[in-house]
Amino acid sequence: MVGQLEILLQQLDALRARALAELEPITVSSTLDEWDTRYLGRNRGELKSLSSVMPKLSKEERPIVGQKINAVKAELEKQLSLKRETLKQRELMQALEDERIDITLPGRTLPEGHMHPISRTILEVTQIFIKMGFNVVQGLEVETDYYNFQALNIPTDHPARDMQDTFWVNPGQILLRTHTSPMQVRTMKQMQPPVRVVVPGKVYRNEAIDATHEAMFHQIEGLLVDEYCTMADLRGCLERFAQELFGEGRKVRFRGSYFPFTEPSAEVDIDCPLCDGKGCRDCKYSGWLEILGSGMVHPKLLREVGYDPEKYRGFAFGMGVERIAILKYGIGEIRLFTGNDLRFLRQF
Ligand code: FA5
Repeated sequence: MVGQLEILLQQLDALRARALAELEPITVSSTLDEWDTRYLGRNRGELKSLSSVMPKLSKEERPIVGQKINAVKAELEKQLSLKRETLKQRELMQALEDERIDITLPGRTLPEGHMHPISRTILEVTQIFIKMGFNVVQGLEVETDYYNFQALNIPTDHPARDMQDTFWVNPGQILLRTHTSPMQVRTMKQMQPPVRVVVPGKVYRNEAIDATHEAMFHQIEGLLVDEYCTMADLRGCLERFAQELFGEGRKVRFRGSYFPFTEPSAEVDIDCPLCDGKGCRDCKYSGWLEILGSGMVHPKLLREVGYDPEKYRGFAFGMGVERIAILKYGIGEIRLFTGNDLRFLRQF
């Protein structure tokens, strides 16, 4: 019996030595788990198998073997947990090394943004008028028939409506504004003279599209109302504007025209900046280019908003932003503005 006990104790020592020898070279957590199951596993672990002889031992032998088993188990568990900790640390260091960020690498440069030529033109134009004392205000793109037409002296069935073929939201009542002029009436209704505003924004017309016409385009409206205000002031103001935008020495020409909301009305031309007024393909060899419509605010509008037409007078003008940008930057085709071609947009 003594011989058997010794064999058992030797087997336990051998198990311990083998287990520790196998543990030593393990470098991966998954292999460590396999080792754990093989030696310390609750069901089929080798230590558990050796413990199964316990019931066959004598009363005196059991505590000796029991202690030995516990001692071997305790040591294996301790070594396992040390190994686990070492592997965890090593794997963490490896992950840190693998995912290391090289902070000395130069950053990726983001492409620089460009202002759209229309936004840029609006900014340039409004800056000029701000310097002359105008305020910039925003209007509504969805308007009522009243502000877009009626209050501007364009009653239903007036032929002037045919010049601005309209996108109706609710026929006869709500529409996409066809020009920025509704803001003349809205602004005057909101404030007392002196009034000095410019209104940039989108406008919409149900028109045939060609090289110079779009269904959606931009306008900038200008309105000044004061006690002393004449056509000469309008001319001086627009001359200053044309020279600031297109260069000193630019000449301005007024041509009689008709708008129901201004009286008298005038189309305003500048001498062609592309050929210096000599005549070229762009100005159709006339030496002049039309840039906007304008006139003295019609007394009917002043009355409509409750201003006294005997006391106050005003001038108004409205320009197409695309047209101004085409002239200023020598752009051949209005569709380029909405074409989203980066080769075009990057030039601005
Ligand atoms: C008007 O819209 C008037 N409200 C301007 C005005 C304001 C006159 C204040 C008097 C006092 P007109 O329809 O001419 O006028 O348009 C003004 C400018 O908008 C034109 O000179 C042109 O540059 C531009 N424009 C008109 N239709 C188009 C279009 N389909 N596409 C691009 N630009 C356009």
